[in-house]
Amino acid sequence: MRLAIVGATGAVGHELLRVLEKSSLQFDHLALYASPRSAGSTLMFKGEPLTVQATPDGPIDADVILASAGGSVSKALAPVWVKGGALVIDNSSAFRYDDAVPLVIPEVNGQAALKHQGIIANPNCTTAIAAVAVWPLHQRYGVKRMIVSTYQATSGAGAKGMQELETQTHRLLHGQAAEAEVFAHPIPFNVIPHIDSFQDNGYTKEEMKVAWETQKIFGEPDLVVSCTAVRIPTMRTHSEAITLELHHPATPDEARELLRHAPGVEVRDDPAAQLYPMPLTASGKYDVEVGRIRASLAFEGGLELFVSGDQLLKGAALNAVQIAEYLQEQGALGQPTRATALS
Ligand code: A2P
Ligand code: 11C
Repeated sequence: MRLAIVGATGAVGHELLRVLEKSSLQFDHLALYASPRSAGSTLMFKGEPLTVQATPDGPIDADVILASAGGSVSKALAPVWVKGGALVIDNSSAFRYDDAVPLVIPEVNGQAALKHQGIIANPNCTTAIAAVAVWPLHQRYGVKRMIVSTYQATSGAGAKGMQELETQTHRLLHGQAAEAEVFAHPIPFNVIPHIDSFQDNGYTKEEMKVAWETQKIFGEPDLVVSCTAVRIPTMRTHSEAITLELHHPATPDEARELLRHAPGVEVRDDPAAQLYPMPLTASGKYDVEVGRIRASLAFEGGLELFVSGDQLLKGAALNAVQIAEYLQEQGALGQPTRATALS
């Protein structure tokens, strides 16, 4: 099995290399691609330097391509890669809402990956982190409405987002002006309720992605999801406050016990000991931290919770690798892809 990463030099690309070093995924060859700016540079993999190549305009000689170079690169090139025989696991939003493209979180709907026609989409990080925690509750109690408020790290905007936080913080602490480039306003000592573009309904695209993607992944087109997405001055790990109205009443103790056995979840919920989810403790972890589980005052029998998940891992690199691992375990990797629907 020949594996390739497109966008290997980016924030998610960096995490893909680290996750692959520890993964059970079997592959014989790993090729790294980025923009022509990075051609010839090297990245370490298992102690060896690998040379980064410029992404070609045509097919890539690989069985599986993990793509994380942004929506426009994926939109233009993923169909070409599929025609060339590769399976593309795409981290961008380019194909997520295409009916022919499965949108997959292995803990929730892994089997959907088996129906791919050459492209499998990785969800938005904010969606993935909430979904891992909410899915077990949905299965047991049936979620009727889900209200989400997010606290999203600068790395959601890639390596350049983290750089902007660092540079602006340094400048502001030294009495200099902070020019906003990546974010709409200076991010240090601020919170910005604006991620991605505003839509006609007043929500941002990031907020609508959480609704559209949760509905698709859960297979619940009528699930009501309403989100407010906010950028905060942290480096990595997104946090989310989630309110759930449920069809069947839950108690916090039951929910805690259920989540203790849920895959991809770490219950961190002991307020008396000051234990709850935080970016400080969730960064670098594969599991999504879930805590502050309590009975909702807004919805009788409903729940309130707080989650923190490393969005470069479960929200991106880890989930992509887990999709490939799942397919390999099912004997479904290395098969020629059906490149018809997307050609
Ligand atoms: P490069 O580092 O050469 O610019 P991030 O999300 O952290 O900003 O990373 C984006 C990734 O996508 C980087 O690896 C970047 O490479 C890569 N990239 C950006 N534009 C292109 C392009 N036109 N073709 C291929 N890769 C690209
Ligand atoms: C952010 N969630 O934090 C975004 C980044 O649809 O894959 C991921 C965008 C996406 O800015």
